[in-house]
Amino acid sequence: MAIERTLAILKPDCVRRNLIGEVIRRIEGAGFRIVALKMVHMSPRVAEGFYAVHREQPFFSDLVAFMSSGPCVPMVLEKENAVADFRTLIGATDPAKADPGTIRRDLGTSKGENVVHGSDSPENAQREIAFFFSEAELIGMQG
Ligand code: IDP
Ligand code: MG
Repeated sequence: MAIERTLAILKPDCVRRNLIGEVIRRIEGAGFRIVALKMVHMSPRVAEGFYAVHREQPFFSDLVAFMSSGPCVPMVLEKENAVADFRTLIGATDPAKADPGTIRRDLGTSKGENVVHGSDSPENAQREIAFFFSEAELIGMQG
């Protein structure tokens, strides 16, 4: 299997509840390497841009309000099969429906406030990584 990169975001609920360390412990424990990380407080307009594919969804305005409600921590993770394996680690969108032991099941409080984002395909991972990080900010890309 190929080494891949995926974009994770520790969402504002994660930061607010002092769960950054707990979630990073689980991510590193599952074998992901962090190759970029920052803290950002997105404006509503920036959050709208990141989630533009969900523009027509009924939850879009709540999602934008939530994601711009406080700082979050985007990070780039590297591992074999990173995109799919990270989705497995975080679990289903709704914490109540996520498998036991997943980050969202163990720590999430609602379908909206589900602690963490993970890219859903390698193509979207590339786009989402570029949304938050320049090439120079990705460790290992400088040669
Ligand atoms: P995903 O994060 O598991 O890929 P998506 O369907 O892509 O889920 O939705 C993006 C985000 O929008 C979710 O993580 C969640 O925060 C929020 N969201 C999705 N569906 C709902 C909903 O039905 N109610 C409230 N928020 C939702
Ligand atoms: Mg998604």
